[in-house]
Amino acid sequence: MTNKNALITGITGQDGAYLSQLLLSKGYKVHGILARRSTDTLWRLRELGIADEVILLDGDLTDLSSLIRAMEASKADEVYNLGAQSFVGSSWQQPLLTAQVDGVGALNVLEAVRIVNPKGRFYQASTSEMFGLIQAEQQDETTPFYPRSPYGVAKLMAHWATVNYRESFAMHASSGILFNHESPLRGIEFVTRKVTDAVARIKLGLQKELRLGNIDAKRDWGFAGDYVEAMWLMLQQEQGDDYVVATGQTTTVRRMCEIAFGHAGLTMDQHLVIDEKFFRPAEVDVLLGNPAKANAKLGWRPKTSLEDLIVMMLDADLRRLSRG
Ligand code: NAP
Ligand code: G4F
Repeated sequence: MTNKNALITGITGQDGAYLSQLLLSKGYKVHGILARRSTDTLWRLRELGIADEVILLDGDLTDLSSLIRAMEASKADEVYNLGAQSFVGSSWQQPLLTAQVDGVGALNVLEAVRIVNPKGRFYQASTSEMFGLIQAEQQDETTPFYPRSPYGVAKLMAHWATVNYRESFAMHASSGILFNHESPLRGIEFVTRKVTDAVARIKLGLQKELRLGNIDAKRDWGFAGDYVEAMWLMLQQEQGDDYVVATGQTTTVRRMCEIAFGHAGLTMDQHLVIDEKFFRPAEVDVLLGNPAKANAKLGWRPKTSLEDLIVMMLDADLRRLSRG
């Protein structure tokens, strides 16, 4: 067991909740930035039974002074920057906010670490969206980036800021280039959870159809619970570095839907409607990661198959909806 302090931005999000659970199990004192919202954002921490075990500090990624205060109050040894406007679809409607939160926000966290505790270790939640219009069939740490959304562009700034602070100030700063990862705690706007929630509703007679956009897109989907272990492992290495975290398998949205409908004993074609509204101005057609470096250097490998993941999510949605 450790007695280290961790500070997590985005603690109320999917990954923030699983990472908090992991760090608490290792003995960390876990602090998290809580951005002011008019609605309750603690449901994920409650669902994991850890809402009362983490220390929440008011702050926002766009407010450097709040991040400096959080660094001072938490005495953080490890800082995980998971906070973001993380929905690609919204980034075309809110490009400036996305740039401020996802791009400049990461720079704010790096500055807060550099000012308060430059020996602190920093993790940046980078993304396979940076590969966008892919320049290699399977993407790894050497593949050139070509972002296709304002979200991807903002995240690319944060990625390079992380590399730059490592090289400029000898900071222990790592960029985890994570491919899509999902769970029962995934936001309902993302396609896997949108599907499992809808299939559960159709099964229970609460809804008739599921409307989707481009179901030919392919993604490399893993389980968020597995992926937060890779984040922690990166900060336990002697030096900061960049790592691709993925399963090495890619699947169409269509096939992912078939798994969900199949598990519910429903016929997909009777319920699925293609709706132009959900197509994007520019699409990332296919993502397929190569996690060889994370495997070799961190000893990390994914444990959960896509089938098991979708079944886990669908069962959780069926339970939630049945409980009312
Ligand atoms: P998520 O569920 O959408 O969580 C995002 C978190 O960021 C929430 O806690 C949110 O707080 C917080 N946040 C948003 N704006 C903020 C602001 N201005 N100041 C402070 N906090 C703010 O995302 P996730 O799936 O856990 O992903 C975690 C990180 O990994 C994100 O940076 C995402 O871009 C990146 N990523 C995700 C994936 C994936 O497949 N999940 C893959 C690669 C990279 P509220 O709850 O208050 O809104
Ligand atoms: O689930 P998605 O919205 O995830 P997307 O765009 O790949 O982004 C997620 O993964 C990134 C890592 O690569 C993260 F950085 C990011 O924060 C986020 O977590 O969409 C997946 C695919 C897309 O091709 C989209 O066009 O599903 C397609 N899709 C088809 N119909 C849909 C829908 N996506 C959504 N959200 N809703 C639909 O109705």
